This record gives sequence, structure tokens and C-alpha cells, in this order.
Amino acid sequence: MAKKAIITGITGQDGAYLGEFLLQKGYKVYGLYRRVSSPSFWRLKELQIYKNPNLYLLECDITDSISVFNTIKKIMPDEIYNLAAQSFVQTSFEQPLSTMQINSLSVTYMLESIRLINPHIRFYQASTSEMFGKTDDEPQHEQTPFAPRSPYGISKLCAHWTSINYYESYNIFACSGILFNHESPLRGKEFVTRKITDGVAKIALNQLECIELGNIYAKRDWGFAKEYVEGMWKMLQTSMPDTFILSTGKAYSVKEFVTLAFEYVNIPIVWENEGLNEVAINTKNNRICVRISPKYYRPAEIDSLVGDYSKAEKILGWNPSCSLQDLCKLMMEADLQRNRHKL
Ligand code: NAP
Ligand code: G4F
Repeated sequence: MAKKAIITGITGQDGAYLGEFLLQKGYKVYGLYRRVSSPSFWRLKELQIYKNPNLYLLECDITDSISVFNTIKKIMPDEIYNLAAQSFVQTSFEQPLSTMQINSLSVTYMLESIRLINPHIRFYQASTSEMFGKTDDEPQHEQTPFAPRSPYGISKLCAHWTSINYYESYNIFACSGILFNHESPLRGKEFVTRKITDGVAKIALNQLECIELGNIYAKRDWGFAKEYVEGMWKMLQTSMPDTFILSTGKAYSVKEFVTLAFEYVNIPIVWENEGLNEVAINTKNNRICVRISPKYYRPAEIDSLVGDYSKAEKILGWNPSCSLQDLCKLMMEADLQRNRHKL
């Protein structure tokens, strides 16, 4: 009989790729989305899984414990992948309470429902490298102490410990994947890589003159989301629940990513000035194409994150293969196409 998996956050980047992956594996996929006046399934449509007969889309607000309990009881899944979250760090500073409700409390609702309904359901928690925060360990590994720097990081750390606690207390198979930044053409435009590829595509097509960015010296370990969802699945197929880092082991600055994106569209740039006055100039037309705005600075920043994925490689046989150059190319191609056709 086909396995049944619930994916919370099916409308997000990872939810869509994981849905595609599990459907290919023969699962019945129950994708949960929250009620909004106009729900958007554009990612599921882009991956051409929206009409798949084994994909069932169900309304469920993960901040409503009754909704969570009843949904799990109705579906009786084998596996739950908890990907739904208020996932934007910047917003978490402006909406700390709802970030906590969505990202932390919901995990207790899910694990408590599993405990009461069927303790054999396997649970995946989407933990994050943001939990490492201000750390001196480089690269970060599973034993690196946590020191989160944002309400988002704090909320995810609470959820992370909750899932560990449900294993230790009730033997529930709860795994946490500490995933470093992963991007794709399906990334939301609020995140820096997609903001850059969308902006550079528009500049190349003469639809925009300049992008405004915040801290371009921040470094992140950026992988390809499609490869990371396979790691989530592998975590739930092991004999013992555990915590695994998924990352590439390489860190690049936002500035380096900007340079890669402009290189892809053959726009030569030079950087001038420093701090808030730093700009990139398009040397083809001598116009400023990147400037800095304090609007995008965070109250507390994480300067650099880079992960050691050797445990996942050893135990799960998982490793990343997409370079940042290839990732940037994939995203640029998609954004050029979308903006050319105003999609
Ligand atoms: P994403 O694209 O922002 O997707 C977030 C999903 O959560 C969306 O489907 C969103 O629904 C849903 N959601 C938010 N609030 C909800 C609520 N109250 N009830 C039900 N659904 C709700 O994020 P992602 O990049 O796919 O990330 C997936 C998960 O991994 C998140 O938990 C994120 O925090 C975590 N993570 C991501 C990364 C990364 O680099 N991408 C790294 C580490 C961890 P709407 O469409 O309605 O907004
Ligand atoms: O793309 P970002 O917004 O991602 P961030 O904050 O690293 O969070 C992402 O990765 C986490 C894993 O570590 C996830 F848990 C989380 O859900 C999310 O997916 O920002 C990346 C860096 C930051 O240092 C930010 O300050 O880019 C810097 N940045 C510079 N200018 C900018 C901008 N970020 C955004 N979003 N917009 C800018 O204009």
C-alpha cells in the first residue's frame, strides 16, 4: 500500500519540491495550506504536480491545535514533514509573537497529536542554521552550541528542542534537519538570492535600473533546495531519529552572489565607495545598478554561516552537488524567462 505523508507548508519552496519528490517515490501526499482569501499554488503548478491525483490539498492552520489534531486523525499518515513556518528572519523582528506561535507552538500541537493519535508516525522538523547564530565554530556541526540572533532563530530552537524532547520522553520518531540556506527558482522574492536574480534579470531587460540591498558582506552557505528535500526524506528512513546538518560546506558573501548574477547577463560592474555609500556601477552605461539601504539591515545580524554535512554524508549517504555558479544560473534563467514574459 502507498505510504501517506503530510507536508505542512506545501505552498512554500521546500513543500513544493518535497511534494514532487514524494509523489515520484509513490507516496500519497497530503499538502496542508492555510486559508487565505486567494491561496497561491504557483509553485505546484510550475512543477506540474498541482493536478497529480495522488496530491491532496487540505486547509489546516498550524496555529490552531484543533485543526492540527483533526487533520492528522483524518489522514492517519505514516510520515509528517513540518515545513510550514514564518520563515523570513527580517519579519520575525517585526512580528516576534506570531513567529513564535507559528514556528514553536505548532510543533507541540503536532507532536502531542502524534502521541495521542498514533505514536508510530514519523516526524520531520525543519530546523535551521539560524539557530547557531553568533558562533565561533566554523564550520558549524551538530555539536556546535546554539546562540540564535533573531526571534526566528529562537522560535526554531524551541521547536528543535521540542522534537528532541518528544523522542526522549515518548520514543516518538522525531528527526530534525538543521538546514543551511537553500535556494532555487522557487525561492520567495523576499530572500536575498531571489531578490538579486529577479532584480538583475529586470535590469538586463531594461525593466529596472537599480537594486537596493542591506548587508552585502554577510556570508551564507547556499545550496539547491531540490537536493535538500531528498535529505529530509532520508532522515525519516533511518532506524533511529537523529539531528542532521544539510549544507554545502562553502560560504559566499551576498556581494559575491551579486557579481555572479551580473556576470551571467554579461553586465560588467565595478564596486565603489564604502558602507552605506557603496554602489555597483554598470560600466556599459555608467549607471548605478546596486545601492545599499539601511532598510534591509537587521537589528542583529549573523555575519557568516557555513555547515559541516559530514554526518549526513556518512549516515544518510547524502551530499550536495550543485555549485553556487550552477544555482545562480538556474535562478537567472528562470527569472529572465518570467520577466521577459511578465509571468
Ligand atoms: P517558505 O517558502 O517561506 O514556505 C513557508 C510555508 O509555510 C508556506 O507554505 C507558508 O504558507 C506556510 N505557512 C506559514 N504560516 C503558516 C500557518 N500559520 N499555517 C499553515 N502554513 C503556514 O519556506 P521554505 O524556504 O520552503 O522553508 C521550509 C521550512 O524550512 C521552513 O520551516 C523554514 O523555516 C525552514 N528552513 C528553510 C531554509 C531555507 O534556506 N529555505 C533553511 C532552514 C530552514 P503561505 O504560502 O500561505 O505563506
Ligand atoms: O536571504 P536571507 O533573507 O536569508 P536568511 O536570513 O539567511 O534566512 C534564510 O536562511 C535560513 C537558514 O540559515 C532559514 F532558516 C530562513 O528561513 C531563511 O530561509 O538573508 C541572507 C543574508 C542576511 O545576512 C541578510 O542580512 O543576506 C543579507 N541581506 C543583504 N541584503 C539581505 C539583503 N537579505 C534580504 N532578505 N534582503 C536584502 O536586501
